[in-house]
Amino acid sequence: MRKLTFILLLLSCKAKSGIEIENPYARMGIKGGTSAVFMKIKNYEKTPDTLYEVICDCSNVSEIHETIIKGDLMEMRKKEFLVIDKEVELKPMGLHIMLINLNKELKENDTINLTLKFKRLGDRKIKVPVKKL
Ligand SMILES: [Cu+2]
Repeated sequence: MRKLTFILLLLSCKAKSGIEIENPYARMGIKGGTSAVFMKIKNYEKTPDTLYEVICDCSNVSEIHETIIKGDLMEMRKKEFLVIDKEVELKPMGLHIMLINLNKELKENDTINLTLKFKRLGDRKIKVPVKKL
């Protein structure tokens, strides 16, 4: 009985660690065109991590972009990397992963495969549903 209590205690105390990807989704796109991927990235480690590369099976080029709004103008700028301290949200009109030169059409309910490369924790492979935005 004592042993069981101890095990239960251990289980309930287990702190979260690593990187967690929450609610990833991509917008629809035509072959040869672009799409964007959004998600929340949470880092439960004590040290910040860096997302430095993204690879998608659906596009020739994937870049990390930030959106900059100047008056009526909206422009996107490429970022070489993204530092994830505790939490970073990629969302429409903000940070996103830009998929450039899609090698196929992305339709609603399709799934694409993304590899996120983090400096400290290595590669994370995720499946991303395509949504109608
Ligand atoms: Cu972009």
